[in-house]
Amino acid sequence: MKQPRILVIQDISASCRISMNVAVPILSCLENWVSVLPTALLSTHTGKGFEGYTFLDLSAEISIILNHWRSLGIKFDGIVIGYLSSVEQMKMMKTIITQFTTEKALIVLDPVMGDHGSLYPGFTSEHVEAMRELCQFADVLIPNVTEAYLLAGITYPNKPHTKEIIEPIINKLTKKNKQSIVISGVTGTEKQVGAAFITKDSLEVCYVFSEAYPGHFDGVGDLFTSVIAGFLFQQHSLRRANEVAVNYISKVVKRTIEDQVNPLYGITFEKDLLYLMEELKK
Ligand code: PXL
Repeated sequence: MKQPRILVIQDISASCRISMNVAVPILSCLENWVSVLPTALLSTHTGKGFEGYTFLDLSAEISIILNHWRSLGIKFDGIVIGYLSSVEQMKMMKTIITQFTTEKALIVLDPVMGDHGSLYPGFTSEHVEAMRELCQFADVLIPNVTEAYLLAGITYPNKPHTKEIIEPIINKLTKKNKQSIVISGVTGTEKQVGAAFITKDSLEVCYVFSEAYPGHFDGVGDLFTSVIAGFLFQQHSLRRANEVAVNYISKVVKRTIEDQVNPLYGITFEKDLLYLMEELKK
């Protein structure tokens, strides 16, 4: 199969295995022709555990890059969007989606805004409102539970985030957005975690679970979105993409714990790339 030309829009959290630093290797291993558009350059991510991180917004540079790409006539078969620094950048996304895509391009949006019921530092209700609007331009939405609640405008519930809690939210989001939706971080039985998903034009919410491990692992959402996007760009089904992504995350979390790696800087995702490449061939 001809390699799809795809664009990753993400920040560079320089010292961490998250966002752009994990999206590129995963999407490259999954046989995509990868281009990148960094939204910001940071010294670390902005989550709990780091203070005094540096932050350079790259919006001005994005405009200049796009002007050059426009002159070259570059078009992408797929775009995966992650961390966006500002409402201004969300407006830029609409331009990219409308002007830099081939006719059948697939747009995958991870509406990165928060986790564990809170917004990430620097994000406000204005950011959430603009994200709701940007969602209309995507084919596949991949929020975590916190982001799904923010998009739906409903107060974040206590854990566990079981099927009964997730189902009304995913149904509410599908009414507003006519695309496929995947929610990550859903609880199955006590020792299971995974994803809930609904395919465009279907009425049934499906689930995939794997073994849950205690603790917080930064960058897991970025890995998850990259695997889903990679499999969809390669024409696999949403079910298959979810099965592989949930299994992969479980493997890399287990490995990170076993290797006693500090998960603050992201998780040990490299050794299981072979698993992804083998699954892609099936
Ligand atoms: O993993 C999501 C993410 C991406 N990029 C930056 C972040 C976070 C989460 O904290 O801070 C810069």
